[in-house]
Amino acid sequence: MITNDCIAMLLAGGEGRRLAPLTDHQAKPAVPFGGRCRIIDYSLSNCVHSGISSIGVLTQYKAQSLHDHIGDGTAWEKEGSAVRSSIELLPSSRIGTEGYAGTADALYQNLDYIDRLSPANVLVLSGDHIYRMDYRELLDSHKRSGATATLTVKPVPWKEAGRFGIMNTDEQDQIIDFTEKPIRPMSNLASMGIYMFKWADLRHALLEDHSDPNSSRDFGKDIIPRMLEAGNRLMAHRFEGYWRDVGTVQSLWEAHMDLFDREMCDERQWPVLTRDRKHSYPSFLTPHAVVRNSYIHQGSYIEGSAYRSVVFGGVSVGRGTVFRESVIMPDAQIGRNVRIIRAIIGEGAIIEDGAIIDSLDGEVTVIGAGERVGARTGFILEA
Ligand code: ADQ
Ligand code: ADP
Repeated sequence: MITNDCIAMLLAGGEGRRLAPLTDHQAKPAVPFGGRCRIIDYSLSNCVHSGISSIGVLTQYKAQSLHDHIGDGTAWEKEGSAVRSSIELLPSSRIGTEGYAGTADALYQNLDYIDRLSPANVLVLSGDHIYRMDYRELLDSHKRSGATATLTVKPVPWKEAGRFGIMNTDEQDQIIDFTEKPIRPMSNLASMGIYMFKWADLRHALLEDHSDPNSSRDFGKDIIPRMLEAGNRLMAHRFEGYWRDVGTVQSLWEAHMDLFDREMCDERQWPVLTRDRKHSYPSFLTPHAVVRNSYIHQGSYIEGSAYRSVVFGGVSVGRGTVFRESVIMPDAQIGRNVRIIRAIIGEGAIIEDGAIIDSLDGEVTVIGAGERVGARTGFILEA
């Protein structure tokens, strides 16, 4: 990929209400994932491994959490790579407006930034998906078809189709119709929210959208339907690999459990790059520790028992404590004789001795970052 063939614009400004309380103090893409990184690292790493030289990260809600994580972007530089990816933070605050009114407005407000790079194509990405993808394949198919836009697509379970942009295609995978979050889906072929546009065409559409007072300034609701209506050629690019939108507590938890039965843990081919964590010392498992089928990341101190769980760095777990199918985010401090079942414990949370965190009905329980849970304020429903 040569410098201006394609740049990436990574949308990372959404509020992520459905991930509360994990998003009370940080943006959804900054929420820890998988033991050692944060959600946004997947999209960022995909860009770097795909050889994209310019990556603009559009931030808004709790932007500081992402800025602290990304910093000057050098943590994502790949050793021995011919192309160096530069990551530029593009917060709405620096533009001095009310903020990005929607995903399309976020790009509109950065027209100058993109024009300066004058790319032939612009890849628009979401910062809250867990997947490994080589965007060069998408770019190739986009260029081959000569389409205005190419959307990456995947069939989703029918009962979830209403959460996505849903489309129908013809035999050549040209998109015939598209509806954002339909109440009665006519298909289960979903847009993954990963778009490759010809910049000239996208630029035109953004200007048009901006002059429409009725637009909600959203890619799914406005830009894509408008392009189709105007008779543009939009293509679907099918993605076969693992992909998950982790916008809800349930899906975030499920994506962690997927780490046990997929090849997600094989980091050799396409490693997820991240800022170096401060915990570079080893984990210590005392003679009381029992660890089965779990990830225990660096700098943790474990005296209790872990089953099918993901433990991030810097976590401490006291004696007699048991957890199962749970995600313990960085620096959480868990006391003695605690019981945690199917839960996500936020970064730096403090769980006191004897607390019980178990919804008992199979629902995932979530404890916010920095929250304190005492023995009496546990989540168990007394039998
Ligand atoms: P959603 O996931 O509902 O659907 P949205 O909430 O707009 O889309 O979020 C997309 C990305 O944009 C997220 O990474 C979010 O953080 C970011 N974002 C949201 N508002 C923003 C703003 N004002 N400024 C900057 N960034 C912002 C989309 C598509 C669907 C598709 C699904 C796939 O609209 O068609 O099916 O993604 O997950
Ligand atoms: P959730 O994933 O919990 O629904 P999102 O962050 O995805 O939360 O945002 C919910 C809705 O609000 C989405 O439709 C999104 O496009 C919209 N939205 C998010 N941030 C903004 C914003 N700053 N301005 C306008 N709309 C926004």
